[in-house]
Amino acid sequence: MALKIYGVARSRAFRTLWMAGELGLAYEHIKLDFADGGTRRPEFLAINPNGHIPAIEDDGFRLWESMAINLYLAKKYAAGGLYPLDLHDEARVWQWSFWGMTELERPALTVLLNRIGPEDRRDAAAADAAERALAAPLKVLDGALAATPYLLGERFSVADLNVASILAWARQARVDLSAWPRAEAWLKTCHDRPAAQQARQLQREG
Ligand SMILES: N[C@@H](CCC(=O)N[C@@H](CS)C(=O)NCC(=O)O)C(=O)O
Repeated sequence: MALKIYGVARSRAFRTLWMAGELGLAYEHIKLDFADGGTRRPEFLAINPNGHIPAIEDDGFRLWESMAINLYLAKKYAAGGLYPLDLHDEARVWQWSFWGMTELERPALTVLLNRIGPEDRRDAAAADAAERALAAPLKVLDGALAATPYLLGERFSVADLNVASILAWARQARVDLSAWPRAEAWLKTCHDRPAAQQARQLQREG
């Protein structure tokens, strides 16, 4: 098969599996796990020297970093669809993707690990602090959704997918999003998409 996706669905590979589903791509899913040291084996380090998932091979082309992978796949397979052709819209896709990684990811992951991670490693105070840290970026997101239903306008795009896939952790950790009703409703709409549901199902299957 032309496309290989490395990484179990309960890792950040969720983002790539969701993207592949949106694009209707056929792929081989290599369920490499971080929990059993699979990401640190020499065979995988040859693909991603960081020892992190996700990574892909697309017709022999290797790529790692979840956001870069999603931007690449969307541009290759859905230019003019999920990936915008307009230069400014493309720049806004990058903006939201980098913003998600720099402003949302750490607090969302901290809440997740400390609320529903392994019980003996949970720190309620750290979870609460991270939840408070999410307030500022969530306000920005909520404001951005005041004028249009999606981040780039009227249509769902890779910008929505990338940000919503990061915020999946906040929903899983049952962060109360009611103070940002537009962001909350948008997130639910994104997560209700069939491709997101399929990726969630892969998470449940392990
Ligand atoms: N910035 C990277 C982070 C990837 C990452 O840290 N993935 C975790 C799983 S969610 C991982 O592979 N951990 C295994 C390890 O560090 O050995 C991305 O977004 O792809």
